Amino acid sequence: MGFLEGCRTLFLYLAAFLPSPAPSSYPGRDQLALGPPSTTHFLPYGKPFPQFPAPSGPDTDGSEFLCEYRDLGPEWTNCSTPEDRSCWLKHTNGSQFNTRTNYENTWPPGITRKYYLEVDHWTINADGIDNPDGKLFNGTYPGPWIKACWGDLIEVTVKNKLRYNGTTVHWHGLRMWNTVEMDGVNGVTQCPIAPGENFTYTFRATQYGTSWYHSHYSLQYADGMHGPISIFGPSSASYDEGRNPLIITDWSHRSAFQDWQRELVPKPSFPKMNSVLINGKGNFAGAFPMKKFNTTVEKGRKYLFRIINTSVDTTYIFSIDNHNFTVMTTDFVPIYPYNVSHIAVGIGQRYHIVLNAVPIDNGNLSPEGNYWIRTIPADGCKGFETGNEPDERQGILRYNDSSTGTPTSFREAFSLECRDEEFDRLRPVHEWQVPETILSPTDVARFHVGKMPGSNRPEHGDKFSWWVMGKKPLWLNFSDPTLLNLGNTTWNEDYVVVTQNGNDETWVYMVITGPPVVPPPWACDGPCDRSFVPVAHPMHLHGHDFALLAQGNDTHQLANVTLKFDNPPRRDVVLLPAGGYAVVAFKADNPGSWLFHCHIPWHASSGLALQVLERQADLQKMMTEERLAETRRVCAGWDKWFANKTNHWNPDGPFQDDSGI
Ligand SMILES: *[C@@H]1O[C@H](CO)[C@@H](O)[C@H](O)[C@H]1NC(C)=O
Ligand SMILES: *[C@@H]1O[C@H](CO)[C@@H](O)[C@H](O)[C@H]1NC(C)=O
Ligand SMILES: *[C@@H]1O[C@H](CO)[C@@H](O)[C@H](O)[C@H]1NC(C)=O
Ligand SMILES: *[C@@H]1O[C@H](CO)[C@@H](O)[C@H](O)[C@H]1NC(C)=O
Ligand SMILES: *[C@@H]1O[C@H](CO)[C@@H](O)[C@H](O)[C@H]1NC(C)=O
Ligand SMILES: *[C@@H]1O[C@H](CO)[C@@H](O)[C@H](O)[C@H]1NC(C)=O
Ligand SMILES: *[C@@H]1O[C@H](CO)[C@@H](O)[C@H](O)[C@H]1NC(C)=O
Ligand SMILES: *[C@@H]1O[C@H](CO)[C@@H](O)[C@H](O)[C@H]1NC(C)=O
Ligand SMILES: *[C@@H]1O[C@H](CO)[C@@H](O)[C@H](O)[C@H]1NC(C)=O
Ligand SMILES: *[C@@H]1O[C@H](CO)[C@@H](O)[C@H](O)[C@H]1NC(C)=O
Ligand SMILES: *[C@@H]1O[C@H](CO)[C@@H](O)[C@H](O)[C@H]1NC(C)=O
Ligand SMILES: *[C@@H]1O[C@H](CO)[C@@H](O)[C@H](O)[C@H]1NC(C)=O
Ligand SMILES: [Cu+2]
Repeated sequence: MGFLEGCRTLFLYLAAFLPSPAPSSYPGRDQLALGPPSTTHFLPYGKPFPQFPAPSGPDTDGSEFLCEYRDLGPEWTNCSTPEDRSCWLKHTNGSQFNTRTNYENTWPPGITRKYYLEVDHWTINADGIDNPDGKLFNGTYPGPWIKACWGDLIEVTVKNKLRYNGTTVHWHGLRMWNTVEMDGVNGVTQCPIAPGENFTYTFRATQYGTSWYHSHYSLQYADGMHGPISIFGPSSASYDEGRNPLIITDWSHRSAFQDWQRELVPKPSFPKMNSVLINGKGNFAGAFPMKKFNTTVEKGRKYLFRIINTSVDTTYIFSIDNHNFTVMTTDFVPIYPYNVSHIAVGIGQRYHIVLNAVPIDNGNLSPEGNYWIRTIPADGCKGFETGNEPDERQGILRYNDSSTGTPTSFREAFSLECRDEEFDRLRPVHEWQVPETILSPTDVARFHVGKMPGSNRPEHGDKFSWWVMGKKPLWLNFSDPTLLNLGNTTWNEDYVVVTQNGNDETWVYMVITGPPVVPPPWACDGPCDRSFVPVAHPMHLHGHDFALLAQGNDTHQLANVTLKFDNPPRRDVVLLPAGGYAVVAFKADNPGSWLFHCHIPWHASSGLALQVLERQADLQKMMTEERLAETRRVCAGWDKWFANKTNHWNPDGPFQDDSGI
């Protein structure tokens, strides 16, 4: 293979392979994701409807969380049992809502759930050391658990009480079908919510599983603004009871906004995280023995655990000494279950696992009957300072008859390589057959991940290198979201808009290549405008699950890669290995402008993002002035607040010093 061919394989491209028929008439949101609240349909009938406690509901406060389907008649009943959790609702005629249901267009008609969240400043002590510049939802770290049942309409009013920052909230992995204005990305789908102002996010839970919500305002989520969200529904492996989400995160004692300043210099001292936390609790360098996360199980029962990685910088390997577990969900996608002893969880990724509470006797059983739950930063994708390695023993699994002491269990040896779960193991239950295509560099937009030497922002007057995947590093204007520019035919290059037309049947294929460990001489085509740094990037697409057609750690293999079209893995975050590639595909069935970005906040802030502007004409039709009224109100509030320099953290310096996301 010559250098030129290699070079061509580096192209990240978007291409529609099916012809575009005339635009379909576009259903408004009333007919689609956002139906009218179901209560208005139900009340006149007054007949019984399915109402039952969510089988995997909260475990801590003993309360039950009721799922209600008021629009379904008494012929429908709940059918999730400990022996078979794949069924959710069944009709007397045999019809079911279950894990095989095509949730892209079918879900049970749920009820409306209203939540209210306040964002404010707090001092956070998560690991023995104060972080004085924390920012939290409702004063808790992580934020309150938002819960709903499959098919519910969720309404969350967010009130900003911060002094110096706007805010927005993104509902990670929720498809936001036909509701892009609720995606919570400032500069793309809305203006920031100004201090004193509020915005209500309204969206349909068309998927089920576990995820997280987080601020998308610059580096804000790293200062504490994230929390779990679960949509109760069926699952592809069975369990007796569910446990509350396990949120694994890395943590720093300084505000990410301050750390960012250390990056904006010619020779950055990269921000380093201080601790690992489970559910907001940790122990800095072992110096502050605090309560560890612990959970008690009964021998012989099966437990659903939900693992979410909300890290800033770190991919973890999760394991429990002497226990294997069954993996059954990747992000929001139910998969055929498989058994493992450990699992790699990248930033933003989520897994549902089932733990069979029977310790494996490998000659190393713990005499006390309690076991370490470990979260080990993976080699080669961690952001910790050497010499400050956090304790990997982050939690304790206890049996109801075990001692309450400290476990003495050992972990089996396994590889700590920085990688995703094995490609071939992730087989979705609801299958996608992706139309076959060959990777060809014709008719393509070209992108690959690297650093742009020199300053992107002359106002910084420095030599800071910016991360980039499109033509330029992303840089958004908070006051001017893409959604309020839908009449545009040309775009500000800083917005890195990649347009994609077509219809519901159009497939979009993208090839993303990572920075090779050893930069090959053909690393760029034409003017070499980017350099390479050997790190892995967790890449997240908004508004879609994507099929992962191929993934590998050596870009050279791309020349010869075999793509998987028959039921490929599917999710919303993929780890792009250092020096490797990922080939993804999704259906253009959700008009909107959807961010595709690295989920490491430092990289996103430095521009490693683009937006896929999907079906602009259909989108423009959908976004009536009536629907945009709230978006415009929030922008007016922001403009007013912003115009008053007294409100700025630093009234004399530039207000914005990163991409904005
Ligand atoms: C359905 O929910 C009802 C009400 O909580 C419960 O009594 C029943 O056991 C559930 N049915 C199944 C099949 O789980
Ligand atoms: C069962 O009844 C439901 C509700 O009326 C209907 O939508 C569905 O098509 C029926 N299924 C079968 C197999 O008849
Ligand atoms: C957040 O706090 C407000 C005010 O205390 C309260 O009304 C609201 O219910 C809380 N939200 C959640 C989701 O707990
Ligand atoms: C956000 O607030 C922090 C202080 O917590 C401040 O340092 C930063 O400049 C603010 N940034 C923006 C863009 O509002
Ligand atoms: C949200 O903002 C609107 C407009 O400023 C105001 O009328 C409403 O009372 C606010 N709601 C809350 C919960 O603060
Ligand atoms: C286990 O967790 C509970 C709270 O869930 C806490 O009260 C208790 O102290 C913890 N035990 C240990 C040994 O850390
Ligand atoms: C979370 O994601 C980061 C970044 O990909 C990774 O380094 C870390 O190991 C992940 N944590 C877990 C528990 O997998
Ligand atoms: C546990 O999982 C590992 C692979 O991760 C496998 O080698 C081992 O056989 C499993 N053990 C049991 C008892 O299932
Ligand atoms: C929209 O087009 C106008 C006119 O060409 C341009 O000034 C503006 O920057 C564009 N907006 C965006 C977000 O690119
Ligand atoms: C790349 O992946 C292969 C196969 O999984 C593995 O053997 C190799 O060690 C990996 N190389 C690097 C640099 O991680
Ligand atoms: C591509 O595959 C062919 C056939 O398997 C092999 O001969 C060739 O060396 C491969 N090329 C590269 C660059 O790996
Ligand atoms: C600007 O903001 C400050 C602090 O919020 C406030 O005291 C002042 O009245 C505002 N000025 C104007 C002209 O609105
Ligand atoms: Cu995101």
